[in-house]
Amino acid sequence: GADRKPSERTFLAVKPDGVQRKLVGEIVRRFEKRGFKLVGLKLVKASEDVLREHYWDLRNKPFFSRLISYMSSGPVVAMVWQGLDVVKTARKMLGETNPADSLPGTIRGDFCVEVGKNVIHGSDSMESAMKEISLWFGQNELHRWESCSTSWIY
Ligand code: 3AN
Repeated sequence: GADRKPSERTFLAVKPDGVQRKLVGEIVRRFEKRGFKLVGLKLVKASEDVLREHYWDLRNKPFFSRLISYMSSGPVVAMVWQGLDVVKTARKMLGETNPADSLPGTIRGDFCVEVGKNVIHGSDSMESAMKEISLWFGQNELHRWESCSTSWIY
């Protein structure tokens, strides 16, 4: 159906702890090997405005200000990935919000222990993916694979 398009996109960000721990290559590798296509990627020091907007739904949580300062403690690697069911599959590859609930084999299950330092963000729905992609990226920073002649496995 219309909600399972091969062109579905999600927003992922390796958080400052993941960048500092040099997990970027490992994380990119997992998404490439799974069969998703990279659409955009950049190293950015996120502004507080972007982070507040990004985590708007969590603004009333007791950990909100800690979350904002953690996310602005260093650069993040912001990425857009594309492919069939990428939003849901990426969330599975990430594991649970709390690393203690994340199975081994997931990114959080393999690389972290603290909810306050959980290495990576991934959009939780197609709606938030669309919002997050337009918050973090300009149209000219995103590649349109559809307009390329290369044929792909997926
Ligand atoms: P997810 O990142 O899995 O979508 P959210 O959206 O509930 O989870 O939380 C966003 C981020 O807020 C988490 N990745 C984590 O860094 C932080 N966070 C969530 N819950 C807590 C908590 N109880 N204590 C500290 N930080 C938290």
